[in-house]
Amino acid sequence: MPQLAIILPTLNERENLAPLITRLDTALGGITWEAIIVDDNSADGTADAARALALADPRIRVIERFGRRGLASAVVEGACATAAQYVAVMDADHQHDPALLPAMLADVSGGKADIVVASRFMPGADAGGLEGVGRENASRLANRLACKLTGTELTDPMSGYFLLETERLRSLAPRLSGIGFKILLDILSASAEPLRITEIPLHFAGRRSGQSKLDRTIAFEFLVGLYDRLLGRFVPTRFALFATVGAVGVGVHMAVLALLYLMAGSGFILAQALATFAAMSFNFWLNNQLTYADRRLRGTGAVLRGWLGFCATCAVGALANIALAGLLEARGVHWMLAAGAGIVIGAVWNYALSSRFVWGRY
Ligand SMILES: Nc1nc2c(ncn2[C@@H]2O[C@H](COP(=O)(O)OP(=O)(O)O)[C@@H](O)[C@H]2O)c(=O)[nH]1
Ligand SMILES: [Mg+2]
Repeated sequence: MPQLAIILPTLNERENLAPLITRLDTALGGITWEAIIVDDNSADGTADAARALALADPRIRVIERFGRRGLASAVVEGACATAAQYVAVMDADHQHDPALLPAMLADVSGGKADIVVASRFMPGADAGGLEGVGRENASRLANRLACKLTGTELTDPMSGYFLLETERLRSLAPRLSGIGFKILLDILSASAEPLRITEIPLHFAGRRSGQSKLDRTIAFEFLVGLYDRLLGRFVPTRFALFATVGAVGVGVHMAVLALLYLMAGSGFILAQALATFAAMSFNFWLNNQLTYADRRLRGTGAVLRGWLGFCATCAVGALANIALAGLLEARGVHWMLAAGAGIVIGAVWNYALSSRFVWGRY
């Protein structure tokens, strides 16, 4: 029976796995452990590489997921798949030093802490692996704000390397927002009772091979986390992002329309059609960058298919919008109210369809 499960979420980490298992084995002498690799159908064959490792070493297990993406849900599913009493979460790219695990485990199993966080920013740590001074400063700032919010005195609440009792993570799982951003912050704010936390200094290394998948800016990540905590219960975070992007798209639409209709003297219908297309394309691009950063479509083929799908979705949404607004207006509802209702229905419809058919499973 393993004492400790190490959850390794992976997305295109094929080359990093075998050396990481070797390092875990060296670091964890005397501790019984298993590694659970949770792979989201990586294109580079990470899951096959993981299964090949598992054939040679029964301590390695693999969960492969299809049609889904997201770090937070990968971590939760890994934790639900182990019977080990303790669980550690770490990057599979060698940025997190496995040599810290025994000390982290000792703090939690010895009753000193409920959760141990490997910090990039406490005295004795170094954040060398954070590429660029800008990213490091942004990260420190976000951390200070996060501390104020969660009321915890942590130097690195956005760390991706931590250890806790598996049962605690499982019991919090239904309350995690799971939007796919920083899961530690999510765990800290989901817990009703304050958690006892200790930190251990981490020498944050550069990633060994492959590229970062979480290249959204930390400031954006943080704002999303903030919104999610304060208002996510009322209007779901992803829908709020989608609607905000839509509102910016209205601005793009008006700008293009003004340019073509007023300045270039095109006919209104043509100008309106081109403006609509420009706004849809802009919205697709921005949603792909921000709203669905964790499921971003990459590569020319996928982006083109997504773009076409998004335009088709929006066309259906526009029909629903116009139909409802027309119906309400004909029944004597004030025209502004009718238009507003149409816009809301159109937005909800677009969101529902595109989250499923453009950035979802199909
Ligand atoms: N299963 C799964 N793993 C992911 C996903 N996104 C990132 N990862 C993995 O999570 C870890 C952290 O991501 P990484 O790209 O290193 O982020 P960074 O350290 O912030 O640059 C790595 O092991 C990634 O392979 C995802 O959507 N699903
Ligand atoms: Mg990393």
